[in-house]
Amino acid sequence: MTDFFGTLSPLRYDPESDQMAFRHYNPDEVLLGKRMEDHLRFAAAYWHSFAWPGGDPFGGQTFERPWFGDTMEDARLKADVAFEMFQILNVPYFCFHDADIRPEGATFAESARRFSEITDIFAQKMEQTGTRLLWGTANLFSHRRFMAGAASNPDPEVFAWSAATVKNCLDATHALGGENYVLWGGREGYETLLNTDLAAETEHMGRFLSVVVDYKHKIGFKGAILVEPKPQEPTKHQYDYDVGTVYGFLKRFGLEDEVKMNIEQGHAILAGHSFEHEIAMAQALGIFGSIDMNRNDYQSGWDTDQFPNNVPEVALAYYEILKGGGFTSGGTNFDAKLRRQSLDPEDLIAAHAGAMDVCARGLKAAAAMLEDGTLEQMRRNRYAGWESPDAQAMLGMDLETIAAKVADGKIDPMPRSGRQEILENVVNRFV
Ligand code: XUL
Ligand code: CO
Repeated sequence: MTDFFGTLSPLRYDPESDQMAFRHYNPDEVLLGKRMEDHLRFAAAYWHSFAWPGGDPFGGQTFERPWFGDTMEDARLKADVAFEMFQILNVPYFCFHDADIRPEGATFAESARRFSEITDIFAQKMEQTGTRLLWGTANLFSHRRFMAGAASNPDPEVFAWSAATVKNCLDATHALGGENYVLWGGREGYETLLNTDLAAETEHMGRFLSVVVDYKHKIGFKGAILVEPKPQEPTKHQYDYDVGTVYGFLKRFGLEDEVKMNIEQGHAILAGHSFEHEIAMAQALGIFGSIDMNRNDYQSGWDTDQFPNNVPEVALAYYEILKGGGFTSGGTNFDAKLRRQSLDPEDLIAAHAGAMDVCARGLKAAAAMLEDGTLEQMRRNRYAGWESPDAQAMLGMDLETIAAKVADGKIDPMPRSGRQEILENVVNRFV
């Protein structure tokens, strides 16, 4: 045991407690026939909680952590503290990038050796604690070599380096029994068209994703390959803008049955959508995978990766998830970080515990809305016209035949209310 978290012990579900505890997240409570823990499948993110120093564009490190440094000893201490936090929070899963867990080496081989030393430690700790890996991923955006992208980089050596990095991270994810592998293309996009060959870059990205999928099958990795869409930050024009854009990209390369989506709340907002829209879109396209749960700063408009604290918003997201049948390999990853003034170890625990409670409340509301059935009944009624044999037959007709039905005077549409306010009032009964 390290002494980082002091006397903090594992949190319990105790709505009456005046100590730090879960007031809503009760892992064993059954909703819609499934335990809450199995619905939500919470994961903590290594990068925000243990690697991020508290900087923003105007100032550097605010946090002081005993493992900040670039030695392997620091990396081992970081792993000890991380698993202690997973235990205190009783989160079933965690997620990591290669760069979060090991110091960069002088060569690729040295970085790889360091990476595998830490993932071996993870394997032991996972065995001891029962914590599982929701997903692994490669950081192909922080180091300066990736400043012009990874797979879309104009330099083929960066493409090769990125491929080798993903291979290592996918191997490690597979060895650790990871349930998914994520690709977030932070710098796959561009700053100025004046130096950019869009056709070449997207072609290279498609090839890159294809070889990752081939390799997954080769090694027998049964988890899902997930792409995480984002429209802005750090590059201005990202190729993986939103779920709809990524689906078009997957179709172009024949990967729509191979790759699913990891949808992040803040990214959905940056794309001008709502979180629940992106989830519902992925469900409609058959590519829903997992979620990154956080929120943006709605005043600054930045992707500030704050812990969620808005139950009605979260409820609508889980409503779409439950409506689509819930998570399979995916889960709720807190891709969220403390505010830079939240210096204390206790802040880290409180942030996650509060977020888990917010998600639990959202889930409970979503389950109740589904069980009540009013919303789905009203949605079905809205499309009821399509249930008639005539309407269905029309979907098999050509344009002229359809037009003839209208010319015959048999069709005369009557506008009907969309009932939005009534639906919103129904939601308000549950959140
Ligand atoms: C960045 C982001 C990443 C991905 C993993 O906005 O969300 O942390 O989730 O690379
Ligand atoms: Co994310």
